Amino acid sequence: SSTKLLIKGGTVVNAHEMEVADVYVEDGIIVAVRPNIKVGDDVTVLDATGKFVMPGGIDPHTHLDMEFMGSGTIDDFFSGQAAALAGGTTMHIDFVIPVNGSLLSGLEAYEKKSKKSCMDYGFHMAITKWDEVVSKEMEIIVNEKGINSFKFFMAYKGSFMINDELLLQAFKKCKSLGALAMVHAENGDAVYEGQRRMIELGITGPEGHALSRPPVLEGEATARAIKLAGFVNTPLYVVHVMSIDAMEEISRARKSGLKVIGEPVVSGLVLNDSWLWDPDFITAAKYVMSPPIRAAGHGKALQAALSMGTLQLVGTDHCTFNSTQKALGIDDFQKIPNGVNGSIEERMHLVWDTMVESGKISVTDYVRVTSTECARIFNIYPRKGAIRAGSDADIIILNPNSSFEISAKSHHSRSDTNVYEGWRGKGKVEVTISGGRVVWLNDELKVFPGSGKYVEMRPFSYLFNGIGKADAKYLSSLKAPVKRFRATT
Ligand code: DUC
Ligand code: ZN
Ligand code: ZN
Ligand code: ZN
Repeated sequence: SSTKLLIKGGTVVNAHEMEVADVYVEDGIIVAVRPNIKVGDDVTVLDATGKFVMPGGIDPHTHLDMEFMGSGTIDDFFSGQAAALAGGTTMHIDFVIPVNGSLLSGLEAYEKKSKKSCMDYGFHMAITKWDEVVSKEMEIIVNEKGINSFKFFMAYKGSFMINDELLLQAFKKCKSLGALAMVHAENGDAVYEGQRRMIELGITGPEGHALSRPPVLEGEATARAIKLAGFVNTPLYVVHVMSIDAMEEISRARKSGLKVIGEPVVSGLVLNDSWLWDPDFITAAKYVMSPPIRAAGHGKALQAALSMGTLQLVGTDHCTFNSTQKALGIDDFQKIPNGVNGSIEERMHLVWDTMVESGKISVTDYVRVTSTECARIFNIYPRKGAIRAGSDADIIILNPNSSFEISAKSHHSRSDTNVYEGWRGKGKVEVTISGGRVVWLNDELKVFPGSGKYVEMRPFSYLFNGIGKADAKYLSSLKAPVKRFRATT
């Protein structure tokens, strides 16, 4: 039986334009977008008059069902995705963590974990060590497994961190495969030194986490990654940009013509470090993530950078640990599992409230930073990230005159806390359509494990345009005749 759906009378928003139109969907695909579509009575009709009809959100950065720092995140591919759908996000890209350094074993494990998916998803591959074996595996990952991005850690000394020599080799490999290099940019050696300092000073509480890894260490690593990627002439994606320091490096690089993408995450955009001094351990610990949430000015600057296009898309770094897991670090902040519990469901609402409602970005820019840009970067546009004939029917209806409120009591994550507890704002996702099915309506979720599809992502996205040409120019400059000066006697 085929599912037919008509969304009537809404303002259809894409990243570059909006118009009042109807949207007709059949069998999970958008068939037509134009005014006054007439249909028979076998079609389900949703009235969107006075509301925005937009591409479902795509979250470029999540960690569902991940083992990290001795704990497993408590949202898995079902609960995390259910939460996402209730908040208007219809696709996410999760980071596969290798098993004993093996990418293929890691992928196998994630293929199992993601079987219960109830929305579409894709994978990035995290790299936790780098050598020739991994390098060969990268080829299989890109050419056969539908993954076109690799994330490298410049932090987590002693476990995931890789040094500059290997980072350069890895960047070169990404370039040869047409895969996007991503970095977690913090100076891991300096963070280690910062942690020793805190312990020497007797600072063992959650505030020690942020104090041990200040913005300058994020700025330094961001600058270094940008320069190394520029040196091998490959595009770079900086995940979770949390500070002015990192953002300014990205700004400078982009102005000089380098292909650098900067991803702020919701917590970094809308929260600040005031929690740091809360005497209650759990209250403070639930905000512990890396890089840390910064002093208030940073978030405001990141919002401005997003509105000006210096930063291009918003992720979450959704990585949920509950109070019991956070309590593992009660005597030592270094043992608090890093990750903010709440975001995958809240991203669409908080970006709307903070950026659109306040007039910092337009409605079309909202679609760009929450959906379209992600689809373009990872080479799945216009299948995803667009309301147009032929695209997947991942659609939301947002009512700008309705309001939302965030609470751990009503959210769909399994977490017992929410870092945005009590936040009220304007603009509510009233309907979510995933693969042509209405999964969120009247505050009710209708989701089924196994209904989500794995989305393969091909190498060489638009970011690689011109990369070869620049190489030719660089190489010919090396071959240019060199003037030699003779010593005169
Ligand atoms: N930072 C976090 O806060 N959690 C997961 C991994 C990371 O880098
Ligand atoms: Zn554009
Ligand atoms: Zn990270
Ligand atoms: Zn992350």
